[in-house]
Amino acid sequence: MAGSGELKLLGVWTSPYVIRVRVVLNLKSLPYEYVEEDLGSRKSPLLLASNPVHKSVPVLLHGGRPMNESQIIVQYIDEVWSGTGVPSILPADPYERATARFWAAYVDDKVGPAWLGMVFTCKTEEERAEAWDRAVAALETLEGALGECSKGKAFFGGEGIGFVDIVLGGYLGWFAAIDKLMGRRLIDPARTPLLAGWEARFRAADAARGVVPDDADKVLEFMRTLLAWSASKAE
Ligand SMILES: N[C@@H](CCC(=O)N[C@@H](CS)C(=O)NCC(=O)O)C(=O)O
Repeated sequence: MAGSGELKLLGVWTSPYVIRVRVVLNLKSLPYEYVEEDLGSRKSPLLLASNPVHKSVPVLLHGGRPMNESQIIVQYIDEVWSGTGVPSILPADPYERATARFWAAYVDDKVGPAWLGMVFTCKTEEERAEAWDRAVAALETLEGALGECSKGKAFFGGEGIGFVDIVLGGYLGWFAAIDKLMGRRLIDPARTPLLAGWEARFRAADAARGVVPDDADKVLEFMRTLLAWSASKAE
């Protein structure tokens, strides 16, 4: 049977990419073993063996077989556990499905690098401000996409959480931490009111609660520990 075999997820609690996988596993009510990885100097032998190309999380093991890349894992779970009574996270119509995949790719092309810059790689305040502006521009574009994809309903996916919701929703814990760091709001209700309402609904959804971090200080503490570790490595 396609859906048989145990599920094990190697992750890090703050990772936007890991959070996506946890949200879809929750949506499908699938039990899984979660293993928290240490991305510093102590990546587990299982992680290194299961993702030898990127050595990154998430890794999903299904019946012992490893799989990498969050968007691919999320779609795999959706395909394998289709027909279980839980609606697919992707639309049935091929054009709408292509549109959802387009916006999911957009999120990782535009929001991902800006997030990485603001949190980890920018060296100066000027660089950080530029990354902020790129994130805001992408979110403004996504505000328009939400209006079109949702057709006035709660989520990009319509009534229920869909693929784009999961892909963008993975970043929300970090957005709150960045807001605190920068003293202003990435998803500002005045600038992107639809996204602000969407954020509140996504965070409140059963599948996201307990998975999307809600303590910005803890996320910032994680960030500082990782930055200190990589600085000590560079010395
Ligand atoms: N494109 C990948 C990105 C995964 C990724 O960047 N994971 C980070 C954690 S947020 C990681 O494991 N980094 C460790 C490393 O690269 O050494 C995905 O969507 O799964």
